[in-house]
Amino acid sequence: KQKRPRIIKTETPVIRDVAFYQDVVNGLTSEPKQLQSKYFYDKEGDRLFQQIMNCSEYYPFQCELEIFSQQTEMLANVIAKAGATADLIELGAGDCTKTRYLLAELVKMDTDFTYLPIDISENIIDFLNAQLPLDIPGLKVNGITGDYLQMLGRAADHSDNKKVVLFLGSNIGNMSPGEAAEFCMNLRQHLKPGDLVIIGVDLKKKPATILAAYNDKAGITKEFNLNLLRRINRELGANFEITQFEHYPVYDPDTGGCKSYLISLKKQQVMIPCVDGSTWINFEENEPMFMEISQKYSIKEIEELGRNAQFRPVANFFDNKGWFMDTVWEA
Ligand code: AVI
Repeated sequence: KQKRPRIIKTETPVIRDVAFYQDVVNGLTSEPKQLQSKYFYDKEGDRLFQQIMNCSEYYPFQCELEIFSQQTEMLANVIAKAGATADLIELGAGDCTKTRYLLAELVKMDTDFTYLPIDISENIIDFLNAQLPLDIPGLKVNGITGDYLQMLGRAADHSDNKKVVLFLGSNIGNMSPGEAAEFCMNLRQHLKPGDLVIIGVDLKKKPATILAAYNDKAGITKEFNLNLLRRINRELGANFEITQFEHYPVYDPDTGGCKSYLISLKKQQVMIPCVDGSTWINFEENEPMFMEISQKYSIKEIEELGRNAQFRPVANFFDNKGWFMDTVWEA
């Protein structure tokens, strides 16, 4: 008599985001191991990032807020100067705390423009589409959900209007210098002569100040990194033992690279289940897992980045300490 096949019930969750699964498995099976920091931002990651922005050591947010809240008129003048109808496209808009100052000023100046925020979070975009016109009467908003690099083309083709692209918060720092160069060239290709970009850049400064921003005493940045392991457990059914990994940020003043790692505290195995067989990841004791780069630049390096992508420098705005810069380039 033929044996009936045994059906093994597994606890494997249905993988909703195949790209997330593939990126995680690819990253953890490559040498050296790495994860992509864009996956930090699930609901819990968003909450932790809000806390990071409010913590005393994390200066970039306060510095850029100072620029946008105290030099609003000058920033708005750069945009309004050409007088043409504009599309103000913001890549990775978030809750647009800083941009609100600029938007209100442009409306006050009677500038004819539409604000097109792009963000990966649908919640954020729904909120901005509904709330911003109430907060800033007269503002035209047309938010788009999606990966900002993919959505940029859609936003750029939205109309023949003059384009002003905002890429704030030192988000460019989360790309390697090579990726940032490629990104700027890509950006340039979507724009026409006369269009503008405004990029928020965290500048090279006292190394200890930079390192402290990524190693806050309250341990929020540590939790922010560990949350990605928790997310992999939650969404992919993996079994990371969170207490067996240690947050380890380093800053290299030579290259300006501030990098975060999670270090395996022991020799261990982690399982990532999949319907057609699990993947086992082996960690050696003290093996690093690369989590994030937060690249810091000098003013000269940023000028070069713009020039190499065929942009012309227009203006630089700094906070009082000179720690952060919003640079304006013209295509
Ligand atoms: C979003 N990004 C610019 C932040 C940064 O500074 O690299 C993310 C972050 N990572 C740790 N703290 C903040």
